[in-house]
Amino acid sequence: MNLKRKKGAILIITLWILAILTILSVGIAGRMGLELKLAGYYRDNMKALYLAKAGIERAVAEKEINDTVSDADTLNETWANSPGLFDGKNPFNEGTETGNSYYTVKYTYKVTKDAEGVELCGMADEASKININKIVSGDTVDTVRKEQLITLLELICGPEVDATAKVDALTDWIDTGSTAQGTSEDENSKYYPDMGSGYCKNGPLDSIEELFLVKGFEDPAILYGDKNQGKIGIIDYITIHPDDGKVNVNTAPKEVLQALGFKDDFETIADKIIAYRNNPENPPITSPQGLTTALTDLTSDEISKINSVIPYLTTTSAVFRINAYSKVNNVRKHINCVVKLIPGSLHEIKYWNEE
Ligand SMILES: [Ca+2]
Ligand SMILES: [Ca+2]
Repeated sequence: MNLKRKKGAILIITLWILAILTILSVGIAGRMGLELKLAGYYRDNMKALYLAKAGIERAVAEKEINDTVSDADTLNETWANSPGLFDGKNPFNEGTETGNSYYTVKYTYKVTKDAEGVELCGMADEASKININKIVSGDTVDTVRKEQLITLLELICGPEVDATAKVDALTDWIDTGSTAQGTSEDENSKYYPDMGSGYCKNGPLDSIEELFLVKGFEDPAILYGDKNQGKIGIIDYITIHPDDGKVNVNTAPKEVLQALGFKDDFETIADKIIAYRNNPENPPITSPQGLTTALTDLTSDEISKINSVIPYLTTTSAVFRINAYSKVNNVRKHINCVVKLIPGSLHEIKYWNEE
């Protein structure tokens, strides 16, 4: 082989090596770029998660430290609505622009189902809702509470939903016995013939979503409503949490007050309670008995109605639903949780969902 041909071969080999190295380096650079992006996403994801958790802790602390009126929990208190404390906050960046990282604790409150929803920056009171587990105690049906839930379902979902049949099925789901309400039929063969024996839980619900398993509640529109049909759901009106099942008159929406008994001829009482709460001049109601003195122009029938409902009422709350939203760069987090506050002790997480 002469020298000229050798040189030519070396040039071609060198060019090949160069080409291969270029392809390799472009590939590695591409991979590195992707990994950097992924690492950035994980970092922002973690930051967003802890920012949302910070929002939850801040909201809890506000109630624990700054509960100005201790014998009444109202929507006017700072834990219930403080845009300055809970809207677009960044604890790492206090006092400056919030920029790309912040948390917001908020929810939409509707004083009546047809009212425009108001965005409140704070915790939602679980004692403003009806505890559906309380319609049964062991195997004994609480007929008053059961009737309250039927009324609530009719008010929110409309008379066409056959609320009685639904609440009967729920009663059987919770009660320890196995005979369907008002019949001698077995619960499982009546409601769930395809599910085999032992399907009925015969115990209280552990989450609101468990309702989907109960006969009559399978349609998500019952719980969440249906925007296309202009229907609202019962999710914002029911709870499984406050153990005493009492409703806070300072925070309950009108339909909950109606369901408790302030309906038909006594709907005026629900309206008077809400009108009283809406006037910032009025001191908060600090005991259920205080209703009869706080509300003016009550008839004797209205007073006796209030007295009959008092066992189901309270003025304070200990269990709250917190919706915390956070954003770090382009990563968003939403934590929905239920927290029980215990005086002098660490709060208890009753429900937790991250997305
Ligand atoms: Ca309070
Ligand atoms: Ca049962």
